[in-house]
Amino acid sequence: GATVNLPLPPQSYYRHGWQSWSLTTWHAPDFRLPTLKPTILHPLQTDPLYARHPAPNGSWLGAVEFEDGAILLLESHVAYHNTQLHGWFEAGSGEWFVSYGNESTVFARYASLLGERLGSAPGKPNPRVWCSWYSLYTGISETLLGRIFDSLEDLPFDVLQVDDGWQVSIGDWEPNEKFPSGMEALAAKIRASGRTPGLWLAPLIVVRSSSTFREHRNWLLRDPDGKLVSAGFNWGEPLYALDTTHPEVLDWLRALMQQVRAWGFDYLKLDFLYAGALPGKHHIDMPRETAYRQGLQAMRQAMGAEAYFLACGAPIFPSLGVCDALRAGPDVAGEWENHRDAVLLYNPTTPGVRNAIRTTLGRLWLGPLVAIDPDVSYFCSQYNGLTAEQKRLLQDLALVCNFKATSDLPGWLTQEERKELRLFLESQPGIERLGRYQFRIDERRVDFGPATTLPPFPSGFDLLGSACMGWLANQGWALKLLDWLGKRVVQKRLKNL
Ligand code: 9PG
Repeated sequence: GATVNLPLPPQSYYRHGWQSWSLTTWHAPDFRLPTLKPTILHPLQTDPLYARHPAPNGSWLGAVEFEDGAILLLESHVAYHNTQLHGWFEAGSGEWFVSYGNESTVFARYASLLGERLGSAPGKPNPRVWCSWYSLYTGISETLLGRIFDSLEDLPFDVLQVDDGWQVSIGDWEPNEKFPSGMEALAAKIRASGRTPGLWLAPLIVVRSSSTFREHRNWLLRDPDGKLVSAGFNWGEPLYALDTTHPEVLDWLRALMQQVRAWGFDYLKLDFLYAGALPGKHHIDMPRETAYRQGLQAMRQAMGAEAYFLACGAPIFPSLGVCDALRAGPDVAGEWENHRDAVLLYNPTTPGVRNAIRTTLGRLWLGPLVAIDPDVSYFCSQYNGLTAEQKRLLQDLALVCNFKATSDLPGWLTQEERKELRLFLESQPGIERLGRYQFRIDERRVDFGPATTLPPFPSGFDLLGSACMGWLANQGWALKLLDWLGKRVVQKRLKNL
């Protein structure tokens, strides 16, 4: 490892989260992020290896800012402690890269160095995406999607992306009974409307109820004791990871990519990718991020260079040079911040606009290497708790990233909102960065700063709520119940469509 003695106590520390959803932000050097709750979700929200590390720390790089505004950046896993930066590499012996100077210059220089080492996206134009997730969730079906696709009429979307809900199961990537005509027909329907078909998959995870889990136990990542490695919990079920060093897994992943390309999907959102880089004992011994990158490269090679590949829930550095776009923050939601998640569980990786803005802003410097996906914007007031200003801020972030997407249903938009959506999709504003959080968007000055602060720690009565919630959120049955309740709310909304 390396230790950098800082000449002065810094003013702030740059924490870089491991994967898309993990917290990335500048914070006070004495700020201690409490261990995220619930622990059952650690594998899918942070690097589980460092989930309980007491000091401020982050993945692949860290930086500190001094009072005069100069920063010092150190490459490696970096922790800050007692006016020192401690850096270490999990595998191999990297060269030590340290850079000092003006913030934007240091990050730009570092990004170009990374580009030389890992490669960068070939710079395809970013498509304007309609994505099914943030209005329909898993309630999609071919009839419902068909009707919605028609209702988009001449709104200028380039890609219509079918999200989670089409598959038989996580691990069994065949269409379920809600898609009786099959995926090829669905892609053809999208293509016939003059747009590019897009599809969501989570190829590196499996659930117990999938036939892939049942039939290929030897494909799953295990710990040194032979126990299955947890990839977290979602859809009311525990998740497991495929071992991407297993040749049969690689073959299966390649075949899967060829299959979805043959169906006609040219835009692929591959999600929950962190599972490929979890710590464990691999079939072939190699560093976990090498194992991941090898799996990712196999999928890229099989889908073809011309496919648009969006990596989501993805460990950041080992995805660079392989994907076209990277989800750079947690999911958005129709609310700014959720008291339960933000304060009681003190978890800044959960769905919400504030969390998404904070972490995405922290990763804008990766822009020269990969398209930065800030997740979808909202225009709709129906079923949405965001204020007009909050919606606008999220749209502005999309303009800054030049990555435009929404899940809004035309049927839920007022005439005025539909107009705003069209204007957003058509606009190509001039963007100038004025500061870490300040931008000029055409003639408007936009300050994202107030959105980036972290919530207060629970105190008083909330301490009790925090202890109860922390316990409850760790119970599989409670998460399953929450999943079921969420589905009911969505089903109700979709009834009238
Ligand atoms: C589909 C969704 C959407 C979304 C993705 C991903 O438990 N979690 O921490 C958690 C985080 C993100 C998440 C799901 C669960 O959403 O980011 O756009 O595709 O999957 O299921």
